[in-house]
Amino acid sequence: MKITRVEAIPYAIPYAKPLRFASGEVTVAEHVLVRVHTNEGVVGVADAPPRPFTYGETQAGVVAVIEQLFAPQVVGASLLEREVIINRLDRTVGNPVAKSAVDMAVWDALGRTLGLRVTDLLGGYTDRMRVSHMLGFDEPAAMVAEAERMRAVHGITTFKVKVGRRPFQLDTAVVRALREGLGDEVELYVDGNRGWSPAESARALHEMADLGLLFAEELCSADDVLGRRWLVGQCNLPFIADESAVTPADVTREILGGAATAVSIKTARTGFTYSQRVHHLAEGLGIEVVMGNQIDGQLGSVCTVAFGAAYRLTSQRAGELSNFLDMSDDLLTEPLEIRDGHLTVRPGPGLGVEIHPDKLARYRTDR
Ligand code: MUC
Ligand code: MG
Repeated sequence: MKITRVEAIPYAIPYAKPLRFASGEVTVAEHVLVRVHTNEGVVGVADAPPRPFTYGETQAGVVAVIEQLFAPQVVGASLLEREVIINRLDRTVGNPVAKSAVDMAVWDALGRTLGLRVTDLLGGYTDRMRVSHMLGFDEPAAMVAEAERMRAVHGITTFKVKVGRRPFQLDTAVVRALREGLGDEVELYVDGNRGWSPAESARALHEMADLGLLFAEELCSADDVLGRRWLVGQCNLPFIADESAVTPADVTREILGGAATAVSIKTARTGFTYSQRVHHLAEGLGIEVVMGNQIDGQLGSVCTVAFGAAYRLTSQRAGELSNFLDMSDDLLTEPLEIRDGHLTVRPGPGLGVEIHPDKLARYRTDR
């Protein structure tokens, strides 16, 4: 079970439908496929989707930090020594996406070696999650039409609406149009990606008070320390910390400091090992958890559902598992399918996926 080699392969797949939100936009999935090889010929895989505008990592940076820093630290370790591996990676404070992909590829390799699914190694609570779809910036009618299509085609009934940065009256009009167009049975919540001030957030929440929202996420920056605490204190919905609370220590600070009352777990930035710690912490703090999406492709979504389905707390709410639908293609041999609003965990050992060699050859950008 010894790790002999770690590969970091950059690839680029255009989005058929780009996603726009307050802190950026994504038109091409410029990700890095990570492969961890062992002395027994097992290969674990995971995906690194860098988010330059959020965490400062870039595709070239992820490749470089894995090749130059992280691969040498994990080669020679056993797949069973995940605490040793994570402690070595953790000497580096930043680079959450690069570290997470290495961590998840190690878990995949371990599952494949043992003939067990990663989701069962983690917790084995259920085999599926309800899916929440993310609606990026557009005109109200177009966002309603997209939600209606997602409900008709995939059975999705939970929607996260991107808000912030543009005049908040446009965003509140979108949410109102969604509620009126889709009816009371759909779940709606909003994510501001830090795009409003605390005062704008309070006004927008006031305007949407009759729309039955489920959550509010990262409406303003957690760096507006007192303003955000003031906002969260008067918000009668769970207020989700996303990019403001990546590590368990961030989550502790933000929740105990009153800057949030719920947390988003994204395996793309906390892998499986740190996502476990955040999950256990959230359970101890008694807060809600949503499995978030870092604009993942299919492999990233497989990781999210493997983790989310592993525990009761992470599988209660719909997980954000559908961004891959907007990509023009993907790397897996067997594409994911959302049916009746649910995504199921893959049956095979590890993460249960295979990378299509022709597709990888077509989309990789390093040769
Ligand atoms: C989200 O929940 O914020 C947008 C930026 C990012 O890092 O993730 C997405 C979705
Ligand atoms: Mg968010």
